[in-house]
Order: sequence, then C-alpha cells, then structure tokens
Amino acid sequence: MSDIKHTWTKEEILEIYNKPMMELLYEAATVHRKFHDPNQVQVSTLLSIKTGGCPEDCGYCPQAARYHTDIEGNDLMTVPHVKAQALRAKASGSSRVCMGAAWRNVKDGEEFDQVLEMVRTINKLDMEVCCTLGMITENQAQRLAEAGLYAYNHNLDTSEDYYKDVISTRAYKDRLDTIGNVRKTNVTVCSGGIIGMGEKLEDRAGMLVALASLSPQPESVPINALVPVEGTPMEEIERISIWEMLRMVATTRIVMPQTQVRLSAGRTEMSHEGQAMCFFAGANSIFAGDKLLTTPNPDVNEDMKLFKLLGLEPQKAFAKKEQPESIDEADSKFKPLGEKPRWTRPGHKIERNEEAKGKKAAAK
Ligand code: SAM
Ligand code: DTB
Ligand code: SF4
Repeated sequence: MSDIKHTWTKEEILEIYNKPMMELLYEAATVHRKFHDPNQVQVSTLLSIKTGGCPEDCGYCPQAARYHTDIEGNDLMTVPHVKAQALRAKASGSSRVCMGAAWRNVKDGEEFDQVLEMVRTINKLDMEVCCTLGMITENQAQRLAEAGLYAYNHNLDTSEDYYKDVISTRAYKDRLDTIGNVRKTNVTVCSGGIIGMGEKLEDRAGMLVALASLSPQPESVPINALVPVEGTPMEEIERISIWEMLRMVATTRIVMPQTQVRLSAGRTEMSHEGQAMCFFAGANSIFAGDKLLTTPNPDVNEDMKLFKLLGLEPQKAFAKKEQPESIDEADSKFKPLGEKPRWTRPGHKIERNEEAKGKKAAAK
C-alpha cells in the first residue's frame, strides 16, 4: 500500500491524460498487469430499490423530482423482491448487487431497517452487497457494516470547481464526509464520477486528484459517461466519444493502480471494440443487467458473448476481500441514534437547473 502515490497534481494528471494514445494505453496496461489479472472482470448488477422523487438538483439526474423526465417512480422495494432480483443476477454471472435509492441522505427508521434487511439477505446469498443511498453518518455506516455490506458507492462526480455548476443542494465537502464515514468501518469505498457533463479536462483531472488523494484510495472507481436524459438540465449535451472514455479509464488506472475501475453509465453507446480497448487500458469491472437505475444498459447475454470472445472471466465474489459477517439486528452493537446531521445546502443558483425546473412547470 505504501508505495501508492497520493499526491498527484492536476498538471501531472493532465500530462498523462494527453499522452499520445498508444503510449497512454501501453503505460496503463502495464500498470494494470502489475496489480491485477487482466483476464478477470468484476460484474455488478444495479438494482434501483427506490426510484425517483429525489429532492436534490443534480443536473445530470433523471430521478430529481424537480425535472420533467418520464421515469417511473417507485417506493422502496420489498425484501423478497430484492432477494429474487439478486438470485437472478447471481445466475447470470454477477458477483455483486448494487442497490441504489433516490435519497439525499439516509434517515433512521423503518425504511433504513428494511435496507439493512436487504443487505443481510443478499450477503447470505454469498454475493457482495453495495449500497448507494446518498449521504450517511458514521453510525449509519457502522450499521450497514454490521448487516454485512461490502461496499458503499458515493461519487464525487466531478472536480470541486465544476461541482458548483452541477448541484446546488449539497456541497463537495458533504460527499467527502460521507466517504470518510464509510472509511471508519470495514466497508470498502466505491467513488468515481461522470465525464461529458460539459466540464473541462482540468475538471476530470481535478476529480482524479481528489480521488487519488484519499488514503487508502477507493477500492472501486466507476467512470460514467453522461447519459443525457430528456427533461434534465443536461438533456442537450452531446455524448462523449470513446476516445475520451479510453483516456479517462487509462489515466484512472495509472493514478489508482490497485482500484477496480468500472465501466458504468454510457456502455450502450460503446462498441465491443471500444469496450475491449477499455479493458486493455485497465477497466476491470462493469455494471451488468438490462437497466442501470432508470436508463438502458447492454443486454447481459451480449456482455457474456463479449467476455467469451475476449477470454475474460467474471471475477468470483470476495476475490479481493473476505466476506463480511451479517449480524442480526437483535445482536447489533450500533443502535440508531436518530441524528439530524448538518449536511450543507449551499443554495447557489445554477441557471440551467433553474431553467429545467421551469420547463416542468410549463409542461404541466
Ligand atoms: N442518490 C444517491 C446519490 O446521489 O449518491 C445514489 C444514486 S445516484 C443516481 C448514483 C450516481 O449515478 C450519481 O452519483 C451519478 O454519478 C450517477 N448518475 C446519475 N445519473 C446519471 C446520468 N444521467 N448519467 C451518468 N451517470 C449518472
Ligand atoms: C455509478 O457510478 N453509476 C451507477 C451507480 N454508480 C449507482 C448509476 C448510473 C445511473 C445512470 C442513470 C440512470 O440509469 O438513472
Ligand atoms: Fe438524487 Fe442521487 Fe439523483 Fe442526485 S444523483 S438527484 S441525490 S438520486
């Protein structure tokens, strides 16, 4: 762990990002082989356990209640429904289930208790369990850890600078605090971001500086390409090219050598050849299943065909870290504290977010 560099500057990262493509790919592939088996790819299945109606204003997100998108909102799923979906995912070769909820932050109470039960249930199926539920306190992270959570996903999404142009309802520091709370437990950290939101290359580098400076670095880093969804403030942004994705994946691999780099949103737009190049450049995880949270994802049979063609194998659950134990609620050391944490709400104005909200009113 000690020879991992945490003190990258934006300039150093940009120098890597802008290298001639063949040199960049070669360097990334070399780092990749030193730390990972290049033929193993971790497969996660996303499950939206609570969809839509979110109070936040994330400019990219179809689940924000204030924008006029036509996703179908849903209340929290039941535990048996989640179990059935997890079994399906396992049968299709997935080693991890990642449960997403359109929440700003977790609140102690019945719904969180239900999520804890989902975590216990999936862990008992011998699958890695990940949650992405918004901001959490240290006590909530401890309770998730006790239930048997393997990973918590909370993205920085972009650089601290550009973040102010994307979200006004929470601050970058809140995101870092949640990641810090997860780090106080034995749950692994999954944190990455989105490219193609109109940010500068400096912002991509800035996000990598922030992620790489975490000690330890996140165990997994999802790289999403923006999926522009009608009704969101970013609906008209043009999709990024595969070349930008490749550069981002390769640079992430070089600055975070031990991390699992995950191809996340945007894979429907990538050819098999493009994805193969990403695997060569150090991507070693994907989100599988015909849906991400609300938008389409490649068919799982297509993914398995591609794996076969490339001689890739889905990584077994708990190949990187041993399975956590699931402690029953009755034996829990961490009782709910009913805290009211002071997550910030900067409240600055983001013109395009305001406009998208206005469109909703006009459409009614
Ligand atoms: N509400 C929780 C939160 O924000 O942390 C969890 C769910 S949220 C949808 C998880 C992540 O999905 C976001 O941080 C963002 O990186 C990604 N995401 C959401 N909408 C996206 C889009 N249209 N394109 C690409 N990535 C997106
Ligand atoms: C992550 O970085 N990407 C996933 C997962 N973590 C939760 C979500 C992508 C969502 C894409 C838009 C949607 O389907 O709603
Ligand atoms: Fe809500 Fe998460 Fe979407 Fe932001 S990204 S609007 S917090 S669901």
